[in-house]
Amino acid sequence: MTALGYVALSPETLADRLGGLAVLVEKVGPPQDWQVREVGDGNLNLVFIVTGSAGQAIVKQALPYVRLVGESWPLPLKRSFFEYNALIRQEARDPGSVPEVWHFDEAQAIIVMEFLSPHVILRHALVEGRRVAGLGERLGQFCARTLFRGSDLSMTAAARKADLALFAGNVELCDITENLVFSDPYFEAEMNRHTPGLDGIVARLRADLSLKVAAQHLKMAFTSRAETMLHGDLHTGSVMVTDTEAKVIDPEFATYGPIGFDVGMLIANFLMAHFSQPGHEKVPGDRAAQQDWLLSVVTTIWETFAAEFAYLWRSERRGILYEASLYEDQGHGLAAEQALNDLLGQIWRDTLGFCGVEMHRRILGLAHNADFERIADEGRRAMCEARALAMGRQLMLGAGALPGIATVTEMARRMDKEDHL
Ligand code: SR1
Ligand code: MG
Repeated sequence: MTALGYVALSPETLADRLGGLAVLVEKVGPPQDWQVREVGDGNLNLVFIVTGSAGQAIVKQALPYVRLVGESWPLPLKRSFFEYNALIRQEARDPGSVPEVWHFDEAQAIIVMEFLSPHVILRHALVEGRRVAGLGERLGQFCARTLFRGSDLSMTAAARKADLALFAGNVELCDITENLVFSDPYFEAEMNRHTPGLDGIVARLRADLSLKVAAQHLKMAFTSRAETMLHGDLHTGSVMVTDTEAKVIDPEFATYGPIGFDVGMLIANFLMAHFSQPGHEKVPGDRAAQQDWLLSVVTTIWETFAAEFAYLWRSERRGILYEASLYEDQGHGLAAEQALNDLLGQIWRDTLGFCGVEMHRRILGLAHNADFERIADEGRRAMCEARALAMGRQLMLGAGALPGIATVTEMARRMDKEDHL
């Protein structure tokens, strides 16, 4: 028990502890019938599925430490507060994009929410070679709507500044990102690990001083450019899907940061899924079509994001920046279009850089991903990971010179044919 009376739930105690919660009884049925399973497979939290006679619910509870590492790495419970606040904003900014939140208990760090069924974690679906109709469109829309509507382009000055202050409290989770994403991959940090066959390319990357500088420029953008409310951890493990639907979960890393951060992290995870596919082949070439599809999702995410962002710029730009009173109302609509193009250009360059660091940290740092980890043959895994590392480097160093998303997917196809070990 902590000073505030926090106690971690267990499948055995959950019905006793939460059986009096009216909304849970309404959604799930009387507590004497509840069946409770702990299913959390993320790095940080407890996640319970509660099944009763009337339905199901998710009960998510933060632990006071990093689950992946153990009690030696304490982590504040308040991340649950930031997750709750991000979820309700994402729902308002892109209705239907996240699970319905039914209850929040700040002291116990518990969020009770809709159980998404028959959804599965997108990353697992991609490892299995499954596809999701409309995925790139949905995720591109989510990024555009949440990132535009959480920014100074849309919000009133008072609301935006209040949210900036609120999410500035998410210090420890930002600290994880600042270290694990932007710094640790570029030196022999204590918690790093990588597939043994990568030793050569890892040594070359860590000796690459331009890369080290690029990573710190990106870190500075993350820490100092508070452009919008980010999801903060938008990878394929933070998306749940059916064959035709996608919902975004887990925004506990929410903070104000650069618009390109979420988009870049998301695209990085699809590129890593792409590079991992040969490692999951049962017959040579049987994942080629899946690789093509994953690159088509990358293209669609960016194109949908840019189109939706432009649509919102033209139809909802009512915040404190680039006011219509300065442009359209003066007959200077063309200048507003110029400003939009400039801004999308900046977001594009940021996206590529953040995409690159995310690809590096998932292979070189503490938190790896199942796309590569589930490749049992270490030699094959290293071959796949090396391509992702090489592409991450090119994205970080070439972000200013890559003209469009087609150059990114062409680069991935080129890397598929190369040996970077
Ligand atoms: C110690 S937490 C490691 C990673 O898990 C989370 O999902 C974030 O991606 C974080 O960087
Ligand atoms: Mg998570």
